[in-house]
Amino acid sequence: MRIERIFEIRTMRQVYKLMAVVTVFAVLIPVATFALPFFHYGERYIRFFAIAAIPATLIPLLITPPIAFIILNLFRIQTLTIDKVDHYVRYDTLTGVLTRAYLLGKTRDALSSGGAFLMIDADHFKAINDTHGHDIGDEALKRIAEVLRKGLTTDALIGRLGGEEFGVFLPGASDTEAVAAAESLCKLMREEGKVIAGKELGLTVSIGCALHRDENTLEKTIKLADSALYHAKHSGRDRYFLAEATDTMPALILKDRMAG
Ligand code: GH3
Ligand code: MG
Ligand code: MG
Repeated sequence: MRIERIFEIRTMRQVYKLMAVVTVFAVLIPVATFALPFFHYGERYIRFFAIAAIPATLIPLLITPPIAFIILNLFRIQTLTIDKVDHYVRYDTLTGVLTRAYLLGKTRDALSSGGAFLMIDADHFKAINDTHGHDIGDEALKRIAEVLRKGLTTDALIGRLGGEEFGVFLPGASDTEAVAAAESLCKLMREEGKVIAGKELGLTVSIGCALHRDENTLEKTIKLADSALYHAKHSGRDRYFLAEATDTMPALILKDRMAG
């Protein structure tokens, strides 16, 4: 646990609450300390205590609230800043899906139960930018992210690997599940990509899938998915391929699965 996380303060309400608690302690501690000799001197001490208790109460009562307010408010600002930075680190600002680094980190955490990695790349995206402008291109990227969210189960890890390339990890998925997911994504994209921001774009995606195997690293699995994507691109786009590396045949075997 990071030290700053011990002092998670987000609202002014929390600041005022903690300020009250700190002030109560700041007053009680000196007052209780001055009261201690009472147990030794008994009744004779009461008059001295009555006098000592006034500054012992007033001084911390005046000093503590402003100091506590400043310090607690600094913690509040720090917590909110860390939240903001965390958000930038985790989520892609344009599409709202995970960033590359966060997707790969979360995928690594989920690898022990196996699964499938899907690499999704927009087809002829440069032409969309060139013809309709960068803003429409951005809308198209948002649409791809929407399709991924809509077409996949909630446990799927969805991220933007960079540019117009997205990555998905399906924890625990078998090859048939990966293929079914890729097939439905291609189909959904074909439907949802027809018209974007009022423009007839006919946007499609190509997908490369690879099943993660225990003996492979995540990098190797991603490389396999990338090779499958390459084949999907070079055999016509708007389709998916599944890469399979087996014990007996570590080379890439491609199942030609036309989406359609
Ligand atoms: P292919 O079907 O082979 O994938 O062709 P492509 O045109 O999609 O591929 P290419 O890699 O040539 O072009 C990718 C384009 O994506 C180029 C780049 O300008 C665009 N791009 C990358 N990031 C963004 C972005 O954040 N917004 C927009 N609008 N365009 C982006
Ligand atoms: Mg592309
Ligand atoms: Mg690309």
